[in-house]
Amino acid sequence: MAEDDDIILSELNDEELVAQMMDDLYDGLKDEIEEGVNLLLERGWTPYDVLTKALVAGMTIVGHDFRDGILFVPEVLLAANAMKAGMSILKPLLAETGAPRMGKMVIGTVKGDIHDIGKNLVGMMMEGAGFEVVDLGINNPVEKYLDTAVAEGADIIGMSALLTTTMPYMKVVIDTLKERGMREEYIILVGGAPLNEEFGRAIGADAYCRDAAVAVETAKALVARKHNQGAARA
Ligand code: B1M
Repeated sequence: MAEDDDIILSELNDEELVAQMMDDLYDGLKDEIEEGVNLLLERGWTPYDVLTKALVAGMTIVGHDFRDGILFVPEVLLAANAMKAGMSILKPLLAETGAPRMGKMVIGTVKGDIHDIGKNLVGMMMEGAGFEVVDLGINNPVEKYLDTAVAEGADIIGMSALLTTTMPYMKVVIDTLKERGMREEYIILVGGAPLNEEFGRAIGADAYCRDAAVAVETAKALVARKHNQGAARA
């Protein structure tokens, strides 16, 4: 956009910069998003605040306009790419907390679903909280979750779904674990915009996580409980 060329991000105050970053995310302007993220970090913002107050908040606006038919897939893809570019700057910073190793999580988006921004965010936050994260990417069949969880000796299996048509696949994974007598070996966390607590309970997950911060807190609590139960049995 011509007027945007005239905007010098570094001259904006924090509030204006965040508002401009939301516009830039909406317009899929990757370079501007990277610059904005770096500026906020230089100004002393925490990586978590940059993530939630600028990037996630901006993506929420994109989501609403996608839902309302104002934006279409190509524009949303550009926005997603800009978001990912910002997230990749924050990722090492979020992981740098030096927190003790908490446990290992295998996480992926379920079969038929290619949305990965939320899943990536959860992975980043979990790493930042001291968990080891094995990211399976998108479109994962049941075998991928199970084989990797076994091979990696994971404590947690995390599943993400953004479509009402793909969220039932989470139950396929949980039912397969049950059939193979492996259900109790893993903490199962599920998340994604169309899910809710009732759905999480109905499919037999250990918890539904509304967002990445809740995923971290839930994982910490459930891993601690699992370890305590193990210690009590020993
Ligand atoms: Co899609 N899409 N999309 N899309 N897309 C939604 C999900 C939709 C709600 C938009 C809408 O209509 N309002 C809608 C689903 C409707 C429904 O099922 N009821 C939709 C649709 C229809 C589609 C297509 C079918 C469109 C089409 O082709 N006609 C298609 C499906 C392709 C497929 O998967 N097979 C499609 C495609 C795409 C893009 C490729 C363009 C792009 C994805 C790019 C990418 O991910 N690399 C895209 C996007 C970006 C969206 C929206 C706009 C944004 C999703 C997002 O990244 N949000 C989305 C609208 C919306 O959600 N409001 C939409 C930001 C992210 C930080 O939030 O993912 O919710 P979220 O993650 C949160 C929590 O949910 C939670 O923590 C995260 C961080 O706080 N969480 C977990 C998520 N996973 C977790 C896992 C856990 C724990 C917590 O495990 C432990």
